[in-house]
Amino acid sequence: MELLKKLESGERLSFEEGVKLYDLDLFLLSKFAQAKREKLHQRKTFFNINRHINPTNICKDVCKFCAFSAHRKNPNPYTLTHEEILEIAQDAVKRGVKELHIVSAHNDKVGLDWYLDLFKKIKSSYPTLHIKALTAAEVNFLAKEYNLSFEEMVELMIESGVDSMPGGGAEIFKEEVREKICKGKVSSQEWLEIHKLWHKKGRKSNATMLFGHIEKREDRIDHLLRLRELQDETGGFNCFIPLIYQTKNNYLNISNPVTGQEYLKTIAISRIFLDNIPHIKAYWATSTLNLALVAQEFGADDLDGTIEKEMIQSSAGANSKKGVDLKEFVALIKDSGFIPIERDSLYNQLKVWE
Ligand code: V47
Repeated sequence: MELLKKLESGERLSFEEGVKLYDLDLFLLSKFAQAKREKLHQRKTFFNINRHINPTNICKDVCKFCAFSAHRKNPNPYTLTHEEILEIAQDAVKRGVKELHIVSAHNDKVGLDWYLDLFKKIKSSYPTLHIKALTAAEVNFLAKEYNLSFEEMVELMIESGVDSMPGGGAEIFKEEVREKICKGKVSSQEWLEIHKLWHKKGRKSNATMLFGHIEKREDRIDHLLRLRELQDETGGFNCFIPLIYQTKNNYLNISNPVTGQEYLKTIAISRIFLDNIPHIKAYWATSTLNLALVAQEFGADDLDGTIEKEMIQSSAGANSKKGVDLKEFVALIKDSGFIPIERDSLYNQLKVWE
């Protein structure tokens, strides 16, 4: 079979071949995905000591899958103050946290300067703390609110101390699906344009894909293809993160969440298809820690980090609100037969946890 020959040789796959991968046996996919994983990273599994901060949940957009933003099903709007966020940062740094992952809702009451000043304050207090902040959806929202070009937004972010961009807001690029799940939010083209500009400034970012809702398998491959094409051009994506849609407290009404097998296939297919993105992250906040550990055998080489506090997926039912204890995390990676590598946000190796 032609496809198997291509898998054996590691040749690049077309869209149609990508779709056909889903018909293959899970363990056959694992064999090819693991060959790539081991060639790139051997048995290393990367993680970082990070703290997620979600400054506000008041949102002008209406994504049907979201349970985090304040709405009928989650009527508890909040906005943290700069002082509260700086206190969180101070506390986090004391505990060895090296990255702040700052992702918010699209709140027109907190302005652009509110964000930029926040980043500047964090950087001036903790110059070595990595700020991974503002999804392309937030960048698009702020650019439109303030009549700025994406290029201007990206420059302001860099001036204010943002080091890298998280991968959120990508959802599913297929326009027909996007229209149904997050109408009015950043378009796929805009999402890709913002990351392209960010990469052109020599910066790195991640890319996510929200799946397991109303999309088809073909739409996932279309998503991967669009990322692979941009990566060919810029080389700026560090990592790809398939996020399993969490079903609770939102307006999508999906009663059949994705199975473990479908998740593992998607991880393996991502590893095989995205031949130019170095890392595949099993984001345990959506997959559960147990399944993320299994995903290490299906192409995933990154387990995100300790997170400490997680609001977006846990609002929709995930068991990730409290993060994970560092020692337990490391022990679990080791017990599953992999080498825990503490990394910085740009995947430089900091420490091998023996
Ligand atoms: O884009 C919202 C997702 C994302 C749900 O770059 C949901 O390392 C599942 O940016 N079920 C934001 N997911 C999170 C994000 C992120 C997360 C982890 C790592 C990185 C990284 C970035 O959260 C959104 C959206 O796709 N999300 N609601 C839900 N019900």
